[in-house]
Amino acid sequence: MKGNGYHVAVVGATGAVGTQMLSILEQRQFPVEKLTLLSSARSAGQKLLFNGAEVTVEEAAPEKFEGVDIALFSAGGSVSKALAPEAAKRGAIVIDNTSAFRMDPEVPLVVPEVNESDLHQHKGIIANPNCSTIQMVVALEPIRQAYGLSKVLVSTYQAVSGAGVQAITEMNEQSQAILNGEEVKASVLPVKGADRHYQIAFNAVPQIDVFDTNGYTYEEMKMINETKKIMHMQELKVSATCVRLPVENGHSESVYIEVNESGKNVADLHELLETAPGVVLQDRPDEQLYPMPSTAAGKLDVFVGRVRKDPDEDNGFHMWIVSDNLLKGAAWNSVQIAESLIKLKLV
Ligand code: L14
Repeated sequence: MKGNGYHVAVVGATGAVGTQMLSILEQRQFPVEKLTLLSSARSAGQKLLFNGAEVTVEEAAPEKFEGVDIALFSAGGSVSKALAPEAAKRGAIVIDNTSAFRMDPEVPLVVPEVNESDLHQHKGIIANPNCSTIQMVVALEPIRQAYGLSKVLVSTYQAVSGAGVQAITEMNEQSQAILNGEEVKASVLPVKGADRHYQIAFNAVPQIDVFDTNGYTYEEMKMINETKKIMHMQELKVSATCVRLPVENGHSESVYIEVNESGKNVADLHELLETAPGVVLQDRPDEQLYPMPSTAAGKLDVFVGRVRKDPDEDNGFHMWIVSDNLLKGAAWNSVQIAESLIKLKLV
């Protein structure tokens, strides 16, 4: 730390995640001595408020990272590929929220509750995992540590905010159009720039990101590969189905796991989840208490409920995991990594 804090840069400051980064930095009273807000040429010149003061957004360029200690990137993979190495070269520690570097063996992929110590290996760039992966591993890690984990099967119910501000607008406009009996227009979801677009309002779309050649989408492959990397378990069996729902904020996941130890029950898992860092257990069927996006949105925690033992598989359990995808799934996990760097004296 120099003087009163760190020189922090936020790249993609005007986006859905960037604006949340600013509010989390404020909320956590992160030691910011100087703040540089960067964006594309299109958004440059906008003024954003930070701790009550106006900060003008500048166009991102390599020289803007001179003197920066911590650079939080969330402006898309191509911006990260071009500028993250430039920032690192100038001495900044990059925390990158895109998929650009996540599977690079030289780049730690970190969820502080799970693998904080991987930060020691960083070489200037640290990757923030995919939103759906983060909330799942936070809930599964305490179970893995206690009973071992052999298999994970997940289906997601993902919010539109993950696809950015334009996707939120599209969902709202479509909903309004349908209720007014007007024609529905789609130009953003499921994937910006793709050949076809589908209605998201009053719908469920089983495609997030583009398709791989194996029939899985990239979002599904990210969950598979990133889970193994974060948990340091290449042998873990993981499969995923990722679905978009007309929910503004908050991803939900139906997760089936198999543990190594036999004879465990719901009470055992509850006990682990009740004291797990970053987890809030909401599992009271008698009171109809379970996590939902509407109650998780705006919160930093990962909420877990509907924990059940599989009727046939003694080592199998089902659960429902919900978290705010822009917060623990993106902005909060990134700022939390920055807090860990300070704690570990790596910045
Ligand atoms: O890989 O469209 O970080 O909801 C997470 C959000 C990919 C897109 C990532 C979405 C992104 C995804």
